[in-house]
Amino acid sequence: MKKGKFLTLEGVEGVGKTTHLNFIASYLEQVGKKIVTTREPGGTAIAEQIRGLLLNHNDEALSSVSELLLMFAARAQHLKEVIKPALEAGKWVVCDRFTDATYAYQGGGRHFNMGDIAWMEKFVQKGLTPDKTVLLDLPVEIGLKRAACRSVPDRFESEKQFFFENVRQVYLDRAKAESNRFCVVDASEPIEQVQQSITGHLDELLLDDE
Ligand code: Z5A
Repeated sequence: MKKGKFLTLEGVEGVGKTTHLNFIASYLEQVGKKIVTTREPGGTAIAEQIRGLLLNHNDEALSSVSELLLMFAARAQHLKEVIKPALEAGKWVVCDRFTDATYAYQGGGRHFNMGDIAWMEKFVQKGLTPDKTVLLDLPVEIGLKRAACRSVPDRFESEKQFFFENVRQVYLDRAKAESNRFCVVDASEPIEQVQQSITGHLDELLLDDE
């Protein structure tokens, strides 16, 4: 019973998702949409606790299998508490990362079988997928340089460049395979230019919604 629209933002480290998520939310609000902004992993009290387990460096190393399962555990909670109710109320949900990130990071980065991830996606989401996904793309070394200006690296940010090259490739492959859902935006351009490209894609989506 989905009535609103579900938008997701994706990309490797340092592409500017947070910057552009705020821009997208205010643009959509200006045209009269009711917006919920949220993020993954996280978005609810329980899912944010799971985020802590996933991102923090712990004394005990988190296994890759636990990491994958925790991503979907957080997602199940997020869908139930935030995403589905908002969509059913006719709101537009703008989410910083979603399941494409699991394919990219756990599939591409950690080499999990894509079929297994697809099975979990089906089990947890029951067919609910984003209407539009903005993939902010840029060379990994630029993203890592931008991200390096921030705080202490978390568990993912501590990975090597090779890991992020694999992540980026999976994102690009998925965008090619699902070209109707994805719009790929060159995130190496200056912020104003990136936002101009995003606006074009949002306008198309708004037209479809009329
Ligand atoms: N993860 C996963 O493995 N599997 C999953 O299923 C999911 C997630 C859902 C947390 O995500 C981690 O979880 C993530 C993948 C994993 N780890 N990594 N890497 P996150 O989204 O919370 O973490 P993040 O990737 O570090 O995102 P972020 O904090 O939103 O950063 P960002 O995308 O890079 O955005 P930013 O802070 O807006 O931009 C970074 C800097 O670049 C900032 O100083 C901006 O001013 C600057 N910037 C932005 N755009 C530009 C342009 N165009 N030019 C110049 N400078 C710019």
